[in-house]
Amino acid sequence: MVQQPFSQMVNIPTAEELIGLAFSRSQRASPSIPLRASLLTRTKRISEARLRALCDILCAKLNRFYNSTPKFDSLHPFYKALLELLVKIEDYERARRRLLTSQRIIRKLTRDYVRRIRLSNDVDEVRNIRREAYGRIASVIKRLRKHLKLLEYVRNELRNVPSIDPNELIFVVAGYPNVGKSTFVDRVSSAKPKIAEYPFTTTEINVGHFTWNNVRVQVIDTPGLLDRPLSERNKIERLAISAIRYLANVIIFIIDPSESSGYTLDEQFSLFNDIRSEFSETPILVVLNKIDISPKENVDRCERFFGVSLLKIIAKDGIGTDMVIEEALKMAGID
Ligand SMILES: Nc1nc2c(ncn2[C@@H]2O[C@H](COP(=O)(O)OP(=O)(O)O)[C@@H](O)[C@H]2O)c(=O)[nH]1
Ligand SMILES: [Mg+2]
Repeated sequence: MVQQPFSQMVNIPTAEELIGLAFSRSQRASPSIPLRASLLTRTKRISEARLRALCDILCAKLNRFYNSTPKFDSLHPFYKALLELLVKIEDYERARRRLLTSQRIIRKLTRDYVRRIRLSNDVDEVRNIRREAYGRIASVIKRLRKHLKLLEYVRNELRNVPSIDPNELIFVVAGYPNVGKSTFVDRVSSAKPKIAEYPFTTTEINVGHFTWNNVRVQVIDTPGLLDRPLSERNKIERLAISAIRYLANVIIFIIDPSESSGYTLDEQFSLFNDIRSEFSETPILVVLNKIDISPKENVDRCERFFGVSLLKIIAKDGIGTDMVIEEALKMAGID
């Protein structure tokens, strides 16, 4: 299974936390000093060692942040879309670059101040140089404040979103609440669906998997996403939903003709129209669920509305679900 690009991001501290941590750790550096060394030699050696340690610790940290933060260009279009919703891409890329340039600045400052320490012949002067070096390095980190904050924000929002393997097909299940979406995903998945988060929405989404004639498929159940009219959504939710166009190979739209879910057929047709226009390029497979308790006239109304014969299933008993999968695979271009 391919790693979701944001799941591996390391925790990014605030500038103050980073300074505190690196400074206290660098104080542990203790160089070996000849026993009879003068106070001046001792001060110079310790100052140099701690300054170098500070530099190494900070650069190692910044490098880890950099390496664990995915480059925008390398992302799958779905993740690109989510990231664009969260932050300005130029800000994100600038934050990443600053992690590198700050390391260069810290190394240069360290070299310069180590040189000055070595040239000094006065204990107080050495202490002043060291203090100045610490101040300069701390302000390099302080200037990273908003960049670190932005990267940590991205990490928090995106580290639990679903992982998408670009080599797998993705079916996204849509339909009003209680029409049987989770039941369907549960039925067709070979293992218990995993829970993932979707940013900008309050609910979690279920990601199921199965393999059909060697084709690996992810089925995604999206409570809170494709289960009510888009007109009820705020702007950010709409954008978040529209990112699904990069995700779904096929949308499986489930209708409950029994209306036991609490939504009338008209409401369900209208949600379908909504999704049809939002995802104009994604094939949508309409499925009638709860056939065991649906009156025939309602089933007939559905078929009249769509003008075709529709797949009829009883998701709770797994009846007809295989046909749904076969049909969805055909729509995805796989026979
Ligand atoms: N009679 C009947 N009930 C079903 C069927 N499929 C699901 N249900 C029931 O419908 C209710 C809602 O199902 P759920 O999968 O949670 O719907 P979701 O909100 O769309 O995910 C549950 O009580 C299910 O047991 C079906 O084929 N027939
Ligand atoms: Mg559900």
